Amino acid sequence: MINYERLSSAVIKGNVKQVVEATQAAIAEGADPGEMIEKGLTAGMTIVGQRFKACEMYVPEVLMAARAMAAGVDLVKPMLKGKEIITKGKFMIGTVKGDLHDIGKNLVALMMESSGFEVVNMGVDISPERFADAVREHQPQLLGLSALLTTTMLAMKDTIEGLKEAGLRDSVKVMIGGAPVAADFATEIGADGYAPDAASATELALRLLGK
Ligand code: B1M
Repeated sequence: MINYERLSSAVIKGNVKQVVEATQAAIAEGADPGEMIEKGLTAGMTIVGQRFKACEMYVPEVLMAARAMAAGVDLVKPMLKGKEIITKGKFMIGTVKGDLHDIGKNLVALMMESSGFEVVNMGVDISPERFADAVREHQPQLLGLSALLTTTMLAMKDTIEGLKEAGLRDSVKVMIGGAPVAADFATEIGADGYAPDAASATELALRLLGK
């Protein structure tokens, strides 16, 4: 019987060495790669997300857990080659034009990945044109916009307008987040939803996709 709990608790502790050892042990015991990700690594990260939301864990611990999880995923990934990976959907995210803050955006990307979404992380300072081009190229079901500055939150509106002008608005659900924005701002600029934190972002994403 594979000990998936050993994997998840090593992720929660953010201990890269323990995650690597537990993953190697599970592989040696013949564990299924999908189950290692789902029942071990992702299960651990889900608990981290819940604790982060409840203010029982803080950013440095979340980043350590993320790094530990990535070390496990790196070991499992080669085993998934050739297998069809069933995801909950494709999620693209970027920080809007003029804004260089990426810690929160990366946490959202990570939580989404841990929840089973395929994630395209575009980085920071992304112009409306680049967002539209990327939506056309990658065809995500969900687009996440992040902003941390009161001056750049207006670029979210420009990005949605840009999608409309490019004829892409109906092809993708747009969700927004970041310290200066709120639900009423999301409604005002025509976004489909707002999430206050990374854990809520995954819940919102599933809701927007009717899952
Ligand atoms: Co900047 N900064 N910063 N900064 N910075 C703030 C945001 C600020 C509030 C600090 C302050 O004055 N008290 C202030 C903004 C004021 C305002 O507009 N209201 C500010 C300023 C003014 C600036 C500069 C203009 C400073 C200057 O140069 N004069 C400058 C701007 C640069 C630019 O972007 N063009 C600047 C620069 C920087 C650094 C580069 C030094 C650094 C960023 C490093 C990096 O990101 N790689 C930085 C930092 C670290 C901060 C603070 C201290 C911390 C931000 C952070 O990472 N928080 C911040 C003060 C603060 O917030 N206390 C501040 C932790 C992170 C986990 O939280 O990003 O909120 P957060 O993300 C959360 C949620 O918001 C949400 O989920 C995340 C996880 O729960 N969320 C989403 C975020 N995106 C989401 C998307 C979603 C859903 C949820 O769906 C798509």
